[in-house]
Amino acid sequence: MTKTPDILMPAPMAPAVIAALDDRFVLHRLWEQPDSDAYLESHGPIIRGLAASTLAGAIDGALFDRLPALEIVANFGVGYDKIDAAEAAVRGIVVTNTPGVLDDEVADLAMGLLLATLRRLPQADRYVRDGLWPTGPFPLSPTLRGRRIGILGLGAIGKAVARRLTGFDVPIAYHGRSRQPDVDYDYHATPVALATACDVLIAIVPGGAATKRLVDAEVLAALGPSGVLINVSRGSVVDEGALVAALQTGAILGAGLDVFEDEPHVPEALRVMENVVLLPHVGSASQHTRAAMGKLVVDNLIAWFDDGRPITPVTTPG
Ligand code: NAP
Ligand code: 8YV
Repeated sequence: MTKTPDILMPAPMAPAVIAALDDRFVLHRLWEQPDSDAYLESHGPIIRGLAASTLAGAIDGALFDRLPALEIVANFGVGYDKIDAAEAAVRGIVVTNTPGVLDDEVADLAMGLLLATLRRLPQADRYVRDGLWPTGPFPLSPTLRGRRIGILGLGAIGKAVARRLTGFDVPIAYHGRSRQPDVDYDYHATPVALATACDVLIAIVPGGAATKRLVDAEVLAALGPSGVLINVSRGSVVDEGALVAALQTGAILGAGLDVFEDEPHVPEALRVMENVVLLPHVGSASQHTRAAMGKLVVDNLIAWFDDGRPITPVTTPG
């Protein structure tokens, strides 16, 4: 079979994804080129598809200018805030993402992070490893008991989180831009109103301009001194400076964070705090789920080039 068309991969993806794309397409590994700029100059005009990961950098108009034959950007991840989807739409470029295959994994992680933060599981583990148990019992932790949970972004993942929370016997409320008619949880029209009404705020909205610093000093103040923030959405959704201040002053009790403003860099101020649990953006990072995401990236590209119908195109500009 003749391999066609040409696909650009700006940054490395899983070996299975590379192998599957290599098998079917002419794959251009941009990160292996000694001069990526010169490579784009010479090969950009023949590229018709792009396989994007979070390491790929901005996928925007400046890149599209260099890829005049580009038809599709297949993103490895459900969040596509690093892709200028509005600009892609203007140029008739399809953007796909990986919804559905990661909802349960990310929701599981959110639950783990919530419990780890409240019950101080990483700190308790360190206590044992550091040989401190013989010196006395580990200090009593805060609890999930009696807490009210606010979900900021009751989408596919938010709903998977809510389903899990139902088993924990805690009241659930949510905020989104609009009330969902088929949902029984209490709705709050603003993030501040939601934070006021709950003791744990779980952020799982998309990143991008519309949600930039949606969780700001005012929302954190509304969450209050016994409040806990769990962020599994994007670092841009939380004002990180305001969060550090709120944690330092006791304006909130603690935070569990899987995402940060400037990944992979996490502020020193957060890294030295005892009342936070910090994860390196691992919401979907199991072998099982990453394989499913990779397969969907490949399948979207094949579906587009075989019959012009991508499996999971994004519906709204990022
Ligand atoms: P989704 O199904 O599209 O749900 C997004 C939810 O956010 C919707 O309920 C939406 O409700 C709400 N929302 C959107 N814009 C908003 C705004 N401006 N203000 C308030 N609420 C808003 O998305 P999903 O699949 O659940 O994924 C959500 C995000 O999670 C992704 O975009 C990604 O950034 C993040 N994520 C992180 C990880 C990780 O590893 N930590 C993994 C996967 C995904 P309305 O439309 O009613 O506003
Ligand atoms: C991935 C994610 O970690 O799907 C998303 O939006 O944030 C995660 O599943 C990421 O996209 C790939 O590194």
